[in-house]
Amino acid sequence: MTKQKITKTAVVAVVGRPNVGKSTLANAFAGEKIAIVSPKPQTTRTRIYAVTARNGVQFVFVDTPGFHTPKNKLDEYMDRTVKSSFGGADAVLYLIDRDRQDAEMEQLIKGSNVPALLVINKIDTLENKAELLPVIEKYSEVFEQIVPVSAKNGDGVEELLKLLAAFAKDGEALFPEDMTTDQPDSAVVGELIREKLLICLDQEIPHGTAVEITKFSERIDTEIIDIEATIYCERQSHKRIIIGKNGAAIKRVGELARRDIERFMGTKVFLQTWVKVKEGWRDRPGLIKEFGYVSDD
Ligand SMILES: Nc1nc2c(ncn2[C@@H]2O[C@H](COP(=O)(O)OP(=O)(O)O)[C@@H](O)[C@H]2O)c(=O)[nH]1
Ligand SMILES: [Mg+2]
Repeated sequence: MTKQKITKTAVVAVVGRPNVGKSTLANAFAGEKIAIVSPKPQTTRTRIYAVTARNGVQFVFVDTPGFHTPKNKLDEYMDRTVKSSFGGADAVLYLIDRDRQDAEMEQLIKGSNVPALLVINKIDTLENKAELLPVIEKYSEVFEQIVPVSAKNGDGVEELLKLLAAFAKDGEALFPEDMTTDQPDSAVVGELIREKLLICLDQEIPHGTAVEITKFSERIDTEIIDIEATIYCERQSHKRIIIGKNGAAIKRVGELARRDIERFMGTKVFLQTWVKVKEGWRDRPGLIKEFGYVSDD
């Protein structure tokens, strides 16, 4: 396939309540898993770019943490990240999960002068497309364009890209054309481990974890990549649960993560993990920063 030279770019912020599928949509745009996904709120902590191109237009999607009321300093950081994602965007996608509304977010969108499209996600879960009609009717006064999609199976995603091309501005590519995200490989790998913690552990525990990649190196003679990761948690009791009986829990997390990491890196991976306690790190600005949650505004 010959690639068309990039002559236009569109920066598109993706916003909405936790769990509506913003990160799943970012992955659909990128064409691979660059943003982690889970049924739990507050899965996404940082701003992540998903990059793709069609017909000479490079799209840069800004995936954001969900919009929610901050409970600690990490939350405050996440909240700032959402609000600042509007700045510099050519368009905003306001994602909803069928019928759930968010009055605060709608105010924010109305108050900004960036064009906004309403995207209704998870249409694969509808029994009948007609169920969408009342939702579309309700929103048609606020949004000129309403696009139903399934981020999970890709329905409607190409149509959405076509609509977004109208907001592109003349300019050279913002990212190298083979890039699908601005995140370094080690950052994606750390996130994939955190995703498995979210999936395997109950309620509050995974929300208090952070993952630091301490080794990421390719062996010289083979294609194998050696990765060492430290999982930080907030309490000694959490550490015991994360490790599990005879290390069973951490082993499962490691195995699930390794599979995803191998798919992402395209090579065999050796993954070693450690668990350490950093009491109350989510309220300690120094540690928040150390774990990579750094504001860019
Ligand atoms: N059925 C269905 N589930 C989806 C779709 N998009 C996302 N999900 C699920 O919704 C949950 C939240 O997704 P995520 O992308 O993490 O949401 P975010 O918090 O807005 O980033 C996950 O369990 C996803 O698998 C979709 O199009 N269809
Ligand atoms: Mg997310």
